[in-house]
Amino acid sequence: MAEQALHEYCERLSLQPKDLSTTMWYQFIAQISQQAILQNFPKNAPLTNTRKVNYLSMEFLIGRLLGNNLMSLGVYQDAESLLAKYGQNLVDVLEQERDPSLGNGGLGRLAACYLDSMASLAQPAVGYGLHYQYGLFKQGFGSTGEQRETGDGWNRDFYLQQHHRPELQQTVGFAGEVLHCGDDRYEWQPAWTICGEAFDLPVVGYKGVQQPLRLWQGYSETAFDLAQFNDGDYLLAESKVVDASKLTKVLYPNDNHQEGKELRLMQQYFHCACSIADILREHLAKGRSLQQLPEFEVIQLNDTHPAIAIPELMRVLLDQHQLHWEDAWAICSKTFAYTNHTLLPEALEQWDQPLLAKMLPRHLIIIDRINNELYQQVKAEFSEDEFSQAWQETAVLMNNKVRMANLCVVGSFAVNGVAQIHSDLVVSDLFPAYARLFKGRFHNVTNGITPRRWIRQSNPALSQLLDQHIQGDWTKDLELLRQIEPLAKDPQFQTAYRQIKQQNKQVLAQVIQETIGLKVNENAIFDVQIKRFHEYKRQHLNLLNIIATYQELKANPAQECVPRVFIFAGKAAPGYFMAKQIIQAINGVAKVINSDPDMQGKLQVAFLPDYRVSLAEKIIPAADVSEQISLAGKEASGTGNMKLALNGAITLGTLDGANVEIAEYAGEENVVIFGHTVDSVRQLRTEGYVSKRYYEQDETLRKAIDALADGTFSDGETERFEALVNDMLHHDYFCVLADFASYRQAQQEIAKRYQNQTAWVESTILNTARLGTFSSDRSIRDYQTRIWYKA
Ligand code: 26W
Repeated sequence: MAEQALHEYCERLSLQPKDLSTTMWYQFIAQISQQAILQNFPKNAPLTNTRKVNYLSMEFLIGRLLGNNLMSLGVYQDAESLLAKYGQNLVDVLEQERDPSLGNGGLGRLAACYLDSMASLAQPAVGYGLHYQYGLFKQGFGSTGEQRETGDGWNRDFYLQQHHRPELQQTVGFAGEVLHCGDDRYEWQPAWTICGEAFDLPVVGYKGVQQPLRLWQGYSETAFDLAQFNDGDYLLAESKVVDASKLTKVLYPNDNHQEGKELRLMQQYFHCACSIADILREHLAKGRSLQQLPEFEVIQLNDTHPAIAIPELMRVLLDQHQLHWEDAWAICSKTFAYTNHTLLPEALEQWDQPLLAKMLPRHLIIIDRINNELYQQVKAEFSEDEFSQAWQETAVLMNNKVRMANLCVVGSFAVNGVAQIHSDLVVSDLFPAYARLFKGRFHNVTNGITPRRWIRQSNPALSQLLDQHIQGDWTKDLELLRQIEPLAKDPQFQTAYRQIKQQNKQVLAQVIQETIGLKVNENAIFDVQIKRFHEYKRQHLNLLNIIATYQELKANPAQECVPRVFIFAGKAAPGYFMAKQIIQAINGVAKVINSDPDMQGKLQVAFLPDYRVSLAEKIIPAADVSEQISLAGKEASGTGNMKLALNGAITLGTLDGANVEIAEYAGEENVVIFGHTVDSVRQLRTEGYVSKRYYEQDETLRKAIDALADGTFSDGETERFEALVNDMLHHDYFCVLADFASYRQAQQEIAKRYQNQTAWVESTILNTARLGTFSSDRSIRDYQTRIWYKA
């Protein structure tokens, strides 16, 4: 069949198969795979009375889809053999696909893993997101190592793994007036409307069902309004066209930091309005009543970015379906569930009330009513003495701001954090009053990652080894990895496992050479920190240890050392000055160390530009050490930590996020833990943390920081890293200096362990064997039992 299709494809191009370019091969494979999928799309889960999950997220970092789809359809080998017949390599062909980078980091990638798991487990689900024209910016480095950003036009209009659905179009209103029509009745007359067009990216479950990731794109219903323009109302006339085309143009590149921009609020509302309308359309089309909505649908909010969906559903029920407030609220508050992904205060979204009043006047009225009803509940629950504090914490409207996390907690039947320690902190530090008010509403669901992409697809050699030694399909049931635990000490298995790591390191070494022209020592420890750049993630703690190591090796050239390659990748938000300083400093240090002949084969630093899913797929299988060194209490979970550990890297981490659970499952002797804990950080702050003291008392630390300040790593310029140095010495909110000594010791422990290769390989095998629980299939099952189908 494929042969016939190839024949036709070539005929259309008037070419022979041998004359097809790699791009043409990609297009051909993509087209037949998409045809195969669309033949019976959506391929729904068997009809049950289970709830469908509507996963609302502003970000889906899906990465390349074609390889994944071929694998899930079970035709990967067929495609491989067909291509081989014509002297083509499938891996090269798949490389032709542009990563759709429709997300920033952890939150977006998690959404993609969850879609994969839901389809694989036949959990009915639709992902709802935005069809951005520009995904996350592409990253390059300038001549002094500074981050440079360029647009990522991923060619969305020609992306082959999608399906335009014009019949699903929606219309969304903005701004305008609200008429009060007596009693509880209101009528919103928007000033203008924008249309939403749907694009479905089929999510192909592994031997499972196929269901859509539905992405909305804004376009203008009416052309430029010339009459209005001529009447002098040109601003409004223009806004119709300009806003529509701008609306879904670009993904906001902030991670863990809110900007509060009007266009972002419009994106959020557009996303929610289109999705809510689509959910209700399907629900009603099945002949079900509005009251049955919570029985058949759950709307999972991926952080607060889609929070406005709550007042939007209320608005539709009240204004369009004429329900009473109590009836509408009864439906609404049983339909939504909210996942919190961060405790950082600067990431908790708050919208200015005046902005909401202007852009979404009806929604503000609804939010105000929600706030008033809540006020009564808080009054009833708390004593007079407690009230003021409790209201301070729980109010949705406070100081002229709308607090979106609060709106989510009030409007949802379940709230969850993403790792045990994080979920505990959500209750104890963020929402203690809510936890008392809404008993049983707070849960934990520890994050997970899909083994299809992060082992099967990215690490084929390891997958083959696992296939040989495991009974049953570990790709569908990752707990089966336990079967290799008894082999951890087996010399033959150890050799095979080690050889795979070595091969993967060779492949990565080649990538490094091709991208940055650095030839790395393949026998060195590959020490990896790959993630967004943020002060709380403390890439600069890693950097200080690199500098200290460099200085030590320079001072004692004869000293025995375990060779290291430090590998970094990650982007900083374009407006995040300090994160960009850290990137530039790493590049500055890399340049000096890599060109120092004394460091040859001993110490190298590789900063790979433009971190993205497809690059992660190459780095992770080759890592020996996984750096998870955030300040305790700041990283909600982390998911890179899971991917790296499962692929046989040893975690070097703080007791933060999912590291805590990784250590429990892997066994403490198979990870290296260091640094302050949540409690000891608290104590440090109570005592009054002064970072300068550590600088003064620790010579190694002082010399490392001084070298950043004195121009050693900045072509003699002393100002280049001034801001970073000053911050470390005078603020250091994330306690880098307080953890330096302990981190350095942990790094030495790593070196010591690596020298005993037998014990090291045993440890890495045990990491693979024992971490099956971090499959996103387990996470989805936890959502099912703890939240979606909780009795
Ligand atoms: C409004 C600006 C903004 C943008 C993105 C605020 C917050 C975010 C995200 C919630 C940040 C994020 O991606 N958080 C990460 O979520 C992952 C998935 O749960 C966790 O593994 C990470 O620890 C967490 O940082």
